[in-house]
Amino acid sequence: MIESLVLSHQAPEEWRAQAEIFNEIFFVFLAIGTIVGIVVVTYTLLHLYKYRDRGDDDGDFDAPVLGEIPTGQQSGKSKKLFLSFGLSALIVISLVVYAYGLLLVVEQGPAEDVEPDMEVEVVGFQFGWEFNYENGHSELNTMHVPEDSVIELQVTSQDVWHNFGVAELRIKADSIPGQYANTWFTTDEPGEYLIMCYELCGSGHSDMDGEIVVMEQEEFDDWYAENEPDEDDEDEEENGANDEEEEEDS
Ligand SMILES: [Cu+2]
Repeated sequence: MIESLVLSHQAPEEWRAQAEIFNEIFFVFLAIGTIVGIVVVTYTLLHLYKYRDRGDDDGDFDAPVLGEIPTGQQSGKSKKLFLSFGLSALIVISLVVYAYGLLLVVEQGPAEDVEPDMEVEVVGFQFGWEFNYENGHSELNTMHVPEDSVIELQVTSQDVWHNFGVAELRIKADSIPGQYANTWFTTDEPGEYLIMCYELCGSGHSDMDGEIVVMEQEEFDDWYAENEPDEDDEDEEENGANDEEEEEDS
């Protein structure tokens, strides 16, 4: 199972959400940690039994002495020591390379080979979130998105530093004035996800939550069409009416 998971991300046509990547890293670390744990505990228990005190100690047992470095040149001890160090190093280095490779995929974002279905601008403010859609519509604290889609977010702030995060979707992005941080997620079934601010940003920080509502495609299309601003508004929007919008919110 591990093998199939590891190989699957190398297929070029396959593209996955951050949540899947982080779940995979978690699973691989958990699996390898469990295997190593079982091996070490079993080995220890076996030796506890094998070298138990049988009451027939004849005095020539080669016990380690305090301060002695185990060279074990006469026995196979050094071989075992080398083997266990070598194996540990191999496992740790492989995990580092593997996790780093996957994190590079996360860093690259969806832009490489997948067109996002929708782009939403996220603006953090004291204390809430504003979501600006491509059609010029903007919402406060609730982001509506369609099912089975790739959603790209451009996250910024209009006052102090915030951090936009949705634990269940495994996304988190800095929300900093004058900068845009890019992140994305995929949706499947309709549902709701809790948005929280992950950067202490003032007295209302803990109330700074919101919601991502994943809707059925048809339902979303209706909602999106209904909320299409009038053409006049849209022109204003294009000319950078952002400041106006922000004033309304505060
Ligand atoms: Cu905040």
